[in-house]
Amino acid sequence: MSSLVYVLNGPNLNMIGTREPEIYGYTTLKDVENECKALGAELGLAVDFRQSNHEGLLVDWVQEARTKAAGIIFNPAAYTHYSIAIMDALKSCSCPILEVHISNVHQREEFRHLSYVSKVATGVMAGFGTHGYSLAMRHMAFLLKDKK
Ligand code: CA2
Repeated sequence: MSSLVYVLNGPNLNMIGTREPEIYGYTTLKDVENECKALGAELGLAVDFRQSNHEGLLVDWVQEARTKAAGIIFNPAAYTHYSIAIMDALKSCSCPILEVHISNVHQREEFRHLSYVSKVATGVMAGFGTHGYSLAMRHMAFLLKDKK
């Protein structure tokens, strides 16, 4: 049986591939979803892929993942840098949490250097473009391989 992985995406990520391609590239979030699902099928991971512009809904999904998911891959977008609510919700999850950022946040504005999510994440990817999601999927499969 496949392990279920929640791939969660925060505000404005529905815009990638259409605006600011010099930072986020030309791949759309729908393309990322398709790639995660195709890779998941190869790796034995079922993928529940979601995006929201609303902090509370992301908190609800993390709470849901706590009982339903074997792992969480999360790009919390701008909430990364200031959402204590999301950090608190993630803290109560015992499954692996992989934080993904498309851009290298450490090369960007100072306010993007702080991540509340990194304080509770198992691992962090930044600056690999949308390929970072595939890298996170592969690492999640590695982390979950003995747990099926
Ligand atoms: O690099 C990342 O993946 C980010 O999480 C993306 C967030 C940003 O706030 C984080 O600091 C780093 C932004 C999401 C996408 O925002 C867009 C806004 C306009 C057009 C296209 C994308």
